[in-house]
Amino acid sequence: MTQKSSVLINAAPLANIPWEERPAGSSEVMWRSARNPVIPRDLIPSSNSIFNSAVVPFKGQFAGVFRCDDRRRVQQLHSGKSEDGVHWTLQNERIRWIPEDGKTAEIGEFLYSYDPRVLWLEDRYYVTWCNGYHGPTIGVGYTYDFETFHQLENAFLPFNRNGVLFPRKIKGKYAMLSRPSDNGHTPFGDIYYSESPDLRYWGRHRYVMGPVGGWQATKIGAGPIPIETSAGWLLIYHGVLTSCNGFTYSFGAALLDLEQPWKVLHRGAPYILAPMTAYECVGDTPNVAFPCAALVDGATGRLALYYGAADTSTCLAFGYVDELVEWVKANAIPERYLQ
Ligand code: BMA
Repeated sequence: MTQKSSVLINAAPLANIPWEERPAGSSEVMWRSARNPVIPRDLIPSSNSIFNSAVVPFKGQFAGVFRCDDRRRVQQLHSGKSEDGVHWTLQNERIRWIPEDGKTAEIGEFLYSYDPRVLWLEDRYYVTWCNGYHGPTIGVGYTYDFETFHQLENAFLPFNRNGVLFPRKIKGKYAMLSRPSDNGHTPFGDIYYSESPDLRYWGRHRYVMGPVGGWQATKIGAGPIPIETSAGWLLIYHGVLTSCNGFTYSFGAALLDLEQPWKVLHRGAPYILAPMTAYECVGDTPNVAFPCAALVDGATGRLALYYGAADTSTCLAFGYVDELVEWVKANAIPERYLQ
């Protein structure tokens, strides 16, 4: 753990984290990159759009798994690498998952894959994503090199989305957040916690939290891999409100208990970022800001968050982990409204 203000952050130093200072005069807890969108929709010839994507530090540089909807508008996952986390080279061909064994091969028929999350866990990079198997559910796989990818069993039955692993075992078990859903544009959605002895069999499901109103009135879903701090797991999550024009996707944050993460310690009432710029409000799905990954520099608390904009392009926003923790506490929804 490293010390910045009174909040300890359990993250390795990442001196080359993408970073821009808070703009002069801004009082936002997170601020957008002036270079947004950092990944345009047509970075590779095969893509209609590139968004809701996941990035990790890799061999002193960066690697990731990217949602690239193709020009048939089928959702695909592509591998990518970058020297600086801002300028990316993506493979034009989608990831071909190698089944772990014959049983995994039974679920291997490719329908669609989207909204990946990636993390380093013990000895390799794990990927979770929304995997088409008679409807959306949570796919799980791993890679060592972002070249070859291996697929495990789906974690859950359909229908489920937003499967997000914790970066370490909790009380001896792997842990995942997810958001049970329906087969369409689900008009509901709570976050649940599940545990597993082996990343294959999941159980002991626990309710974490659900919609509460305002920007998060319709449904919520976990975003980036939770960030471990001395004040709890910092969970950045998306929330959806239903307006007369459809869904609006913003994101906010909560703090979860370190050893019992289904217990919400504090939950921020305001959003951190809501769609307001042209690239968040105009695109294939207007009014969407959808976070899937965060890089953290444990030495300084700097955080670089990757989010999809309008289901079209990939953007960056910046903040400090310790400021976010203090902001969630200072702006928390009173406990009596969380029951
Ligand atoms: C969700 C997912 C996301 C998408 C969002 C807004 O159901 O499909 O990938 O960003 O809707 O369209």
